[in-house]
Amino acid sequence: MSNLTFTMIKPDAFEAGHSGAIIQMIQDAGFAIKAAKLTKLSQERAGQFYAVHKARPFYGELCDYMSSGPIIAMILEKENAVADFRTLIGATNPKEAAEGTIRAKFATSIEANAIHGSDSDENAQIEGSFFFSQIEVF
Ligand code: IDP
Ligand code: MG
Repeated sequence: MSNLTFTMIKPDAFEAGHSGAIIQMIQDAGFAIKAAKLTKLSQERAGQFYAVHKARPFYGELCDYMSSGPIIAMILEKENAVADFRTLIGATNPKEAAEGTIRAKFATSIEANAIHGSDSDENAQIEGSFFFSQIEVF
């Protein structure tokens, strides 16, 4: 069990002006921000980030969407970070996301679902390293 996870505020939520409210929810839930970056993925970089989903039918659209505008990438710290953060963001499909979760509040569709959260300690490490070098992490 690790104490770090990785997140992105996705283009739909950034564009809609929800970044501040989402970061407030993250901090209120006890996560410390260890690194943060406003950036934009190219189509190619989005494809690399989501390479694990290459075979899925929505892969092309997902890469279009994730490169459609700015995102905020962050590394977060908390005890049991990966699992607790998945609980805070809610189910992939906002129709199935529990009340009070970030996706229930801010996601507009199963694709444009406001926020990313790593699904394992191993992927948190890989995904954090995709955006940040060691010296950028507090
Ligand atoms: P997760 O983000 O909850 O871990 P994943 O299954 O890993 O969900 O899918 C990665 C991302 O791909 C989702 O967050 C969402 O943006 C998009 N996605 C997942 N399933 C679908 C779908 O059925 N249609 C369109 N986009 C999807
Ligand atoms: Mg996932």
